[in-house]
Amino acid sequence: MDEKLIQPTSEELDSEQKIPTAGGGLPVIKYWAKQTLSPEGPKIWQTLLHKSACLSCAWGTGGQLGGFTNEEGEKLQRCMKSVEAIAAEIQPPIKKNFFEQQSIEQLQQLTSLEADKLGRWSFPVIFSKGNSHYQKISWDEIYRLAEAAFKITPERVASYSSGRSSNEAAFLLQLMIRALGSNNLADCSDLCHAPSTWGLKRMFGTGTSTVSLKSLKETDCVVLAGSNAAYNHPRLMNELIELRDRGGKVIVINPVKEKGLVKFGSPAFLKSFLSGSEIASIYLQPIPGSDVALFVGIQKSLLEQEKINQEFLQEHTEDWSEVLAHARSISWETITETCGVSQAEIEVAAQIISSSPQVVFAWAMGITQQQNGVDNVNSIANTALMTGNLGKLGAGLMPIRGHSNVQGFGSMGVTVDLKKEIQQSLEQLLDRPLSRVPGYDTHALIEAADAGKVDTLICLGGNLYGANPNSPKVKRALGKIKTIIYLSTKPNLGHFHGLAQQTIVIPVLNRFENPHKTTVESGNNFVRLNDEGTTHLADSDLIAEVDFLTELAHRVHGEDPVDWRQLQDTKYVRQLIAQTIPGYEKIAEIDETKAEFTISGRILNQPHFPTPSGKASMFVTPLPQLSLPQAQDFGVTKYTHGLVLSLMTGRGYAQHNTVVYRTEDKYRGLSHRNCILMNQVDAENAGLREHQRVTVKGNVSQLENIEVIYGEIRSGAALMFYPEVNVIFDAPVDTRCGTPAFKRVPVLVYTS
Ligand SMILES: Nc1nc2c(c(=O)[nH]1)N[C@H]1C(S)=C(S)[C@@H](COP(=O)(O)OP(=O)(O)OC[C@H]3O[C@@H](n4cnc5c(=O)[nH]c(N)nc54)[C@H](O)[C@@H]3O)O[C@H]1N2
Ligand SMILES: Nc1nc2c(c(=O)[nH]1)N[C@H]1C(S)=C(S)[C@@H](COP(=O)(O)OP(=O)(O)OC[C@H]3O[C@@H](n4cnc5c(=O)[nH]c(N)nc54)[C@H](O)[C@@H]3O)O[C@H]1N2
Ligand code: SF4
Ligand SMILES: [Mo]
Repeated sequence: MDEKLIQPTSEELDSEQKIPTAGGGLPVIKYWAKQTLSPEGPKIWQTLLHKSACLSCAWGTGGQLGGFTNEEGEKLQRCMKSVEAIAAEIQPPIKKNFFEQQSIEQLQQLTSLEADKLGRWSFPVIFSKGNSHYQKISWDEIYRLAEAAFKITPERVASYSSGRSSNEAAFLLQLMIRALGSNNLADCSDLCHAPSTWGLKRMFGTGTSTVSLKSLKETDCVVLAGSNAAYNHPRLMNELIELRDRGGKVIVINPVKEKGLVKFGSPAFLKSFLSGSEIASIYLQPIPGSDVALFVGIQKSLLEQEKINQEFLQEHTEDWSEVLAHARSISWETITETCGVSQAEIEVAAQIISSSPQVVFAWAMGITQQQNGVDNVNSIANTALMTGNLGKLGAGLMPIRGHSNVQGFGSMGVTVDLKKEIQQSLEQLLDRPLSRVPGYDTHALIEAADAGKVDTLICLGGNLYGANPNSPKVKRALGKIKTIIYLSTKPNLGHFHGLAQQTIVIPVLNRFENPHKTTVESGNNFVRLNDEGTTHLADSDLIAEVDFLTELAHRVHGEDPVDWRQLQDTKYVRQLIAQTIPGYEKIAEIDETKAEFTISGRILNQPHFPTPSGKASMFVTPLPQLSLPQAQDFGVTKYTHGLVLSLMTGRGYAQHNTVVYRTEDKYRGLSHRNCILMNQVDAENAGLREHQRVTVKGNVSQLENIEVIYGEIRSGAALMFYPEVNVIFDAPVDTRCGTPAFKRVPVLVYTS
């Protein structure tokens, strides 16, 4: 692309050294141009134009309408995160003799970025404890070992998955595991939006977004809590820009002032791109982990302003009076002390919400990755109900999902919390009762493995080692497992640190390479169809996930009652999905019609909820008791000079979860990953200065030589990147759904 055509009008758009003053903007186009004009450019374009869904986030783009189109038929909806993901997938294969030259000890020295840059997995390998190297393994040997590993006591078999694979692979995975008699279906959503699913299900009987993209386009106000959509769901920013353009409001709730949530330049709109669009109408910066207090504060203010929609509560909800009484009973002092946001600011937020005819409440990891994640979600939903913002067009609840098919995995039954209807349908299909022994979610899986209760683990994508807190413990726990089978596209740290007694890595084809059609589900409940594709790894020995799973299932289960080998033709898997998964009936025709569809029963445009009474249940959300340990609690001497902060751990600009693409995070002013973003006043009060190197200590270990960078982050809080930071802490979990409190990690920052 000719950069002259997209001249920035102000200094804010770019300079190699300067921190951009808006999100998006020229750096995005520069990256896009660099990648698509590179030698790999034609392949990137070919993939962008392939009829398959974007690999990256669950906002969803692509599919049958074409690579750049969303479900409303709008063009230019592909962001550079998509290009970033494709560029990583079209890397050359790992060389055939690579593992002869590199010992496991050497591979363990790699960073996440270096591991990803090794290239694509292109032949199967095995590592046995006691050996020094990964070695090639034949398919016969793999199936022999795998069959033996699965023919054991069912409770000792488990799976973990990451939401990048297809619905078809997800369905087969859970069917195979449940047919064995195990419910151990841990999934990355346990680390992610499980509190949303859990919290929404108990209130509304359905655990996904109640808002379609179409409905979002009708809204007057979006409350965006604990999300950095400018980095992680860039095309959602287009909706916020259009909302502001039509006079609507955006309330951002985030301890960090994220550049792109203040102002964002989207390449989809020329004016916005050139000068940047205002996003936040108001920006509230609460103490990490305190969102319940903030939302109860909004509720209290709504009560005081007499803006509660009593009629809606009476007609459509249950237990509303307790929730109102709770908000009334908590003092403003308690609220503002807990969340660190002033009463005046909370009142402005409440005023905006009550004066907007339709409001969408959206949230991501800042809300869910907390010890009280479910309460956070429920406090948001209570606020929506009190203002009648559910069950009508333009209003509702929108958990902003992570991986591109993470929601599909949940729908397909890859969960420890299986819906009754699916359980019954699967029992009919398998002609036997499913086990009633509760399965391990991700947290429970690590605990069980550490207790020696897991012998076999199959990982459909992901990086179980890197995604969990307390990396040393995870490494130890995985080391107690007899066999781990990783089905992966690209190498990651998990393959080198998450080693069982025998570890097999199976190289798989990705979404745009599969020889058969597949489907995925977006966070907006829209099912996309991916066409068949080809791989650039022509001489390699890769397999489609569906082919491996069906062959393994065939060897373990035989042909009764399911003909597993027939299911290698994914159209038959779709028939089974249509029969067993509520709302997925239309998938039965998708091979003929190619008609992508919205899952029925999920988008709520009427205030009638899929609960037994048809009403929404409301729950009182207790305020969290937030305190931080003292410096001495970290086991340092009383002479150690430092400060205790509440650390939020999350994503930098150029990474996808545990996979780092580039090290800098330009928009936050971080030139490398060993940085801690801090409030200037906090740092100076503790005698620290910017760019000084410090030690950051958690409850497990410490990271040294971390550079202090000042940012617009509230006092008492700090931010660092995962997966690196997972080494230093173990996190408490929300006991209802096992999600770790990644966003409120007490750390001591000091100089030695
Ligand atoms: N490019 C890219 N896209 C991605 C991903 C990626 O890694 N890279 N990952 C995908 C996945 S799996 C997921 S789950 C999503 C993640 O998407 P996000 O949830 O947007 O990502 P995070 O970086 O985890 O954190 C989000 C925000 O939460 C804020 N926050 C932290 N603590 C609190 C708190 O206590 N309260 C509030 N209100 N806010 C808080 C942080 O400041 C941060 O801005 O993105 C998906 N999309
Ligand atoms: N401290 C901290 N920890 C966190 C978080 C946080 O915010 N802070 N966030 C958590 C969240 S929200 C999540 S979702 C987890 C992410 O946890 P995971 O989903 O387990 O991790 P990813 O890094 O997304 O997994 C990347 C790997 O997936 C494989 N892969 C990619 N595409 C495919 C495919 O099509 N098929 C197969 N079989 N494999 C594929 C590649 O080998 C790649 O290396 O991390 C969690 N951990
Ligand atoms: S917003 Fe998400 S789904 Fe859409 S193109 Fe970007 S990464 Fe892909
Ligand atoms: Mo996630």
